[in-house]
Amino acid sequence: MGKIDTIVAAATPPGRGGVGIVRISGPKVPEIAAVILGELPLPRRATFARFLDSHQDTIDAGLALFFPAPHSYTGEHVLELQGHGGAVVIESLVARIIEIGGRRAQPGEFTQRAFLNDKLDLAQAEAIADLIDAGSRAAVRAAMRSLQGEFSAMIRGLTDAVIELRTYVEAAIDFPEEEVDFLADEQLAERFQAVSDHFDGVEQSARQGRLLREGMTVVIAGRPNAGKSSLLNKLAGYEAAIVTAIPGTTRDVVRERIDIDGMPLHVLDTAGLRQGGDVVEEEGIRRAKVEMTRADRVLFVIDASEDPSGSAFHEESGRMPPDVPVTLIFNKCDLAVGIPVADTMAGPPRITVSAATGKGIDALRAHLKLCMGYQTVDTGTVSARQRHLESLSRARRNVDEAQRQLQDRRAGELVAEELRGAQQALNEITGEFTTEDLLGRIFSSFCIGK
Ligand SMILES: Nc1nc2c(ncn2[C@@H]2O[C@H](COP(=O)(O)OP(=O)(O)O)[C@@H](O)[C@H]2O)c(=O)[nH]1
Ligand SMILES: [Mg+2]
Repeated sequence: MGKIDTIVAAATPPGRGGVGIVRISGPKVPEIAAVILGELPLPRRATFARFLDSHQDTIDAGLALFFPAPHSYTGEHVLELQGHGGAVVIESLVARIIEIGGRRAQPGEFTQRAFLNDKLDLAQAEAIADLIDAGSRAAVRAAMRSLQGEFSAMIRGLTDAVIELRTYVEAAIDFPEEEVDFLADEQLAERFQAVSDHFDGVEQSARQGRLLREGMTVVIAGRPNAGKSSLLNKLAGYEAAIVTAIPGTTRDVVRERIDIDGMPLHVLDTAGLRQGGDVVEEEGIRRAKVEMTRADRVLFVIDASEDPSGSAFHEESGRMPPDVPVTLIFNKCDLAVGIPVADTMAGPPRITVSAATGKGIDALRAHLKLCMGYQTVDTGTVSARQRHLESLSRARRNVDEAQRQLQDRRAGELVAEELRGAQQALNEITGEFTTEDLLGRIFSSFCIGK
């Protein structure tokens, strides 16, 4: 281990404000305080002080707060200088602190130190970033629950269940004479089932949390003039995209972020799918297809007044990405008669709307929430990320594989090995098991000064 640097950054956002805060963390804090303030303030006492430059002139004056290690955000000595919120004032202070031994902090470095000093685990550290970025009150509540450790506690509970199972299996391997055909034990199957149910509960909560944070992405596709841009505008509640009666109006991908009961919905309006447009339109269609492959769902809009059987979709479906679910939107129902009734036909779900009158739009919103498994009721949702869901599903695959090894081959060692893998995947969530690379990726996405 090399020596630990003392880091400094503005903790308040750039720009003008009533107060600007500079935060310093690391072993050199007492020395730096002595130079810039003339003395080290009393611990945890708001102390009025002048912040001095190299000529003992005042850069700014304000409050100094000293939090001695380990009772600080980072677990190190921390000094906060609360001065006036001007960009030049703050930068002068930061520059002065660098002169006398500090180093400019990387994004997320304060929180990374808090993690390394066991002030919080990785899921909690991520919850801090989620709290700062939260786009709705539901997202704030979920991030706060994660920050307070609810999500980590769920993961630890699950890890304990896996460990218990693993201990049970390993005991059977180590002492084969004590329990005859131990691995065939009824009780073991029941234990596996209990762990699997436990996974269901945690995954449900994490999925909901990921939705609050990341939302879902839908791409609106269909023939030119079907009413795609009109649908986007209706969902957005304002004229986000240009609507005309001229086919081929939309060429670029138009993106809007909409909120459905707290769930962020990223809606992309695209160029209509047809052959024989000009090069610009062709490029638009190519982009539409790229976006479709990345979407959680495609809303395929059909002009029901002209195409009541939805033949446009049947013609296009072969050219659509195979793995992305589709909902057929029968639009212009204000004009149309004789649209096939939803449930009588096989194929993708159908929703009948009018982007002109707004009929059916609420049903479409409800449908989107249902597709993503989003619940409006706030049942202890925690904030979670795609990374967490991936670790959870990896852990679950290990457990399933363990169960298969048990049933098919009675291979105790392999069962134990899979369970070890599951435990490790779960540990990645809270950060008990992590690589430098993963940590780097997580903290670099934070803002500077956090
Ligand atoms: N009557 C009626 N007209 C619609 C409806 N939705 C769209 N339109 C009209 O259909 C035309 C094409 O709409 P637009 O949203 O630009 O279609 P896009 O090419 O698929 O984006 C415009 O003249 C719209 O006013 C609808 O629900 N009812
Ligand atoms: Mg359009």
